[in-house]
Amino acid sequence: MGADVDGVLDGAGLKNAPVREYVRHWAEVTGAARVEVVGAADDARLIREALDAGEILPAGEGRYYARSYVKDTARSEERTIVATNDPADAGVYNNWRPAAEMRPLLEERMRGASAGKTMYVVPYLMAPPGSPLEAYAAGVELTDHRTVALHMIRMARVGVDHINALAEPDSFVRAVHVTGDLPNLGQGTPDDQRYFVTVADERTILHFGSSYGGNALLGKIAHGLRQAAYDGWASGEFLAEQFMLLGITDKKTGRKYHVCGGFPSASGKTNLAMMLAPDALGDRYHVEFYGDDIAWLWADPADGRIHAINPEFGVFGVAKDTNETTNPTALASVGPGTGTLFTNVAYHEPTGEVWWEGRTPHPPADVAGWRDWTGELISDRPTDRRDAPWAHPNSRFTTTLANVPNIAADFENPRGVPIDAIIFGGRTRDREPLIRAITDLAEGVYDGLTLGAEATFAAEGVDGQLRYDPMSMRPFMAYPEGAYAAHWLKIIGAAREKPVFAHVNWFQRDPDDGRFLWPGYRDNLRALLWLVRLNNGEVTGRATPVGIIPTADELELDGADVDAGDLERLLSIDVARWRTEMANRERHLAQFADLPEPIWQAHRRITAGLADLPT
Ligand code: GTP
Ligand code: SPV
Ligand code: MN
Repeated sequence: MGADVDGVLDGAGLKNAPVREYVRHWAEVTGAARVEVVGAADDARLIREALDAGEILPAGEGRYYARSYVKDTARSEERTIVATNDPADAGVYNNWRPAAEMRPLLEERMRGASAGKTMYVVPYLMAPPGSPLEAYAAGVELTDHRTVALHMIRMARVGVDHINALAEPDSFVRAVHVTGDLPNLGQGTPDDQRYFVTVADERTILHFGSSYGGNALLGKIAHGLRQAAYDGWASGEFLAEQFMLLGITDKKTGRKYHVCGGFPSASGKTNLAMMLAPDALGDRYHVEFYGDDIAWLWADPADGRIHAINPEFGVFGVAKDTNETTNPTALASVGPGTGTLFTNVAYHEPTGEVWWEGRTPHPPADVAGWRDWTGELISDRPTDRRDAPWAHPNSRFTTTLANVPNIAADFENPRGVPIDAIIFGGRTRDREPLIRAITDLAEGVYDGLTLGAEATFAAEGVDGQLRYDPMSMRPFMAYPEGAYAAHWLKIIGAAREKPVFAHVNWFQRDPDDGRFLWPGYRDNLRALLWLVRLNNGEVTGRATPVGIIPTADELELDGADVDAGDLERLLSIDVARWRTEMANRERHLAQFADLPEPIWQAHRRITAGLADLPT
């Protein structure tokens, strides 16, 4: 590269010697024309430059809009790899490859691939400053895409201070992002050129061939989930999970409860954590937002409880179906002056308005000036595309945590919050009741491992197919599943006061007409309140082999619109269906080497319990 890298790093006050060496190396490899160090304070300038360059468009006061390349709209799970130097790290879902094979392959793909472009150096921290897990949180993303740098500023704490001050200068994650020539990468063909690789035991992330979401904002899932999960296991210290994290305050008793949990991508984490209490319960309960996509959990020796932090600084939320009724909090989070970036929604050129499916019941009646997410004028659409969605189903908004109206006052507490309950859930049209509580640790971990749900558009491929997604971590699994289960038992087992587990399902459908049986969204608080009460010994529920289920009168249904027949179905166990499921689970779990015996015991116990029930 032509420019003087050292001069740029000096100018930016970037003093960490190993970081400087890393920047020099990749500037050389990628052939970038310029290097620029980015901090949060550069946001306004970068926004102006991106507007001038036409990379983003204005979308109302202090809000912006971008389109991705049409074949670059979601994570690609087949192209995502966790590499290490130890073949024993191969699991079922981590697509393990040898580090020695992937490193040169990625260097070759990246060589010269940023020619003519600026390489942005983005030093970041994935943790509230001062956290006991801070040692695992520092990273430096190098990206050749300005919009990615803008996303990073919203999604992570960004600035040179985070890496200059490291106790061990070399303890940062190296996260290299090279966009590549998007129209010529053969996305989804046998000749696919993309690679999204985490070299976990070298703490190096190498992503080539996308500028979208988790493929490109490397602090988020590549570091915050894949790398951190590996680090948490290798150090024996913590869990990194695709979890939302929320607080529920009971204003009557003054008590506060913290719930975290995993649902697969695009299955309701953001919506749950942003939820407003239903109107009828709003005087008594208040829900506070801590995080919507990642939590790091550890056993805190000081109080013997599981603590959790959200390592992120922002929200990268699904736009579809976000509206005043489903999620008013999200709409406020992306309101005027928030600095929000919208990606792949529909855009009204004359006014900068945005729209997505479910924003209003019908698309704007006057289509003049509206373009769909690909940039095509709605008015110019040929007949065969007339009914296609205006926004991509995985279109998203990016905003910082501080913009979320129900953000918890203590969201940056470095010690995190003590966890009362861990929940798992997914889109399941039958079998799974509204909620079933699990008080046994091994059965709780077993429940996470056997989480089965319908696939969504957050990953490329078909929507709706049923698949197992352990703890909602299938796309982010970094090490073998048997070891993962053992690590869970160890970390949660280390707590003297353990959280209760529960499996929830907001997505049960009527078998005849396909409608959702449960209203969902704000009403989901009702299920969580029951769980908290159960944990407090205030209700007892009804014991079943798969967990404790609420009785209809224990659920706080004041103001809820659920008919009695639907409620009965929501709170019942379809024994025949569950027995079939147990055989599927056995095949699913049998894939995993070294699954701890307590997990198999839990499986056998539940299977036997179901066998004993009358059908
Ligand atoms: P990722 O960011 O991909 O990890 O997704 P997420 O789990 O945070 O999902 P999110 O909350 O963004 O929800 C995804 C989709 O599910 C949105 O279109 C929501 O409108 C819809 N959704 C969320 N909660 C509910 C619910 O309780 N009921 C119904 N029917 N739909 C819901
Ligand atoms: C997900 O797909 O689960 C997300 C979005 O949270 S991404 O960051 O693209 O992974
Ligand atoms: Mn996610």
